[in-house]
Amino acid sequence: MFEQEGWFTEVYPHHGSAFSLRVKEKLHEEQTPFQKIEIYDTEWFGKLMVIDGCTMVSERENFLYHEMMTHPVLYTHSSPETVWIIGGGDCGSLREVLRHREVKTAVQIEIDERVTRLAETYFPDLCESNRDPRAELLFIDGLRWVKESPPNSVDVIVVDSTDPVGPAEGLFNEAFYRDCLRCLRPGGILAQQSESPLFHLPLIESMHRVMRSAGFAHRQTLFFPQCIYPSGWWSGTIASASPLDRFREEDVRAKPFDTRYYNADIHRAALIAPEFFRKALQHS
Ligand code: AG3
Repeated sequence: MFEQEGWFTEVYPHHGSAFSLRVKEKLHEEQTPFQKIEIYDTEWFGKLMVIDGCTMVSERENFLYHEMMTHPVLYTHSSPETVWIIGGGDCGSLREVLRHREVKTAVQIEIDERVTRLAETYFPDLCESNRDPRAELLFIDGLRWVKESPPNSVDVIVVDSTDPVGPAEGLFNEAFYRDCLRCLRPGGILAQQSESPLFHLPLIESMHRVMRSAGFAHRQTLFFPQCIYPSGWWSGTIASASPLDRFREEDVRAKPFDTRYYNADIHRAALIAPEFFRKALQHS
């Protein structure tokens, strides 16, 4: 019933809803050892990458997600020199991270090399910084990477994953957060995509609880629109053992690169939680 000719549809079975994009053609489809990847050319959103039936990136709107997954955490850290991106195979987060001049090393740890190879072909703009000498691309399991890395290795970890099912499931549990905390230097911050505040509130609550019990005493969830993801409203959560009460607002106002969504006022606004969210999280 959802297989309508000329449309790609992602169905949200638990939320009685779906999202569709009119497509011109399917450009690619493959099953990797990890997941099924499809690439479409859409009528208005440009190229679209779909993983296991879920929308990941479109040319038209990925700037919202990639800017909000990177700039708030990097401008909250006092001096982010080393950054790891767990997942993020389309390289959009890597590109934004490398806009920060303080960043000396950015390592992208993506389990599925095919995501990056297809991004290089179909989303070359997202991959434009892959040859930056500060960038390192690894194709290994991010869970194992944080488990095996020495303590005090990194300033910021960005978890740019798919939904918490399949290969990304282990990225939402306490063992992973403990490993991340051990790898972070003093003042280090973890940022994780945290799904829809409207559809996935129980997941966000449990993420906060589990992060807290792993030692991330301070956490903030930032809200932003993301029309191709479930409910059209999305979030990212940043967490640290150190207080997160301020960000480098002056530096944001003087940022030496262009953004399309992120600015200092958006940063402030994104931190303001709706009433239902505050109530749900007051004990987490
Ligand atoms: N990662 C978050 C995708 C979640 C989308 N969920 C869905 N469509 N059901 C995006 C990766 C961008 N680098």
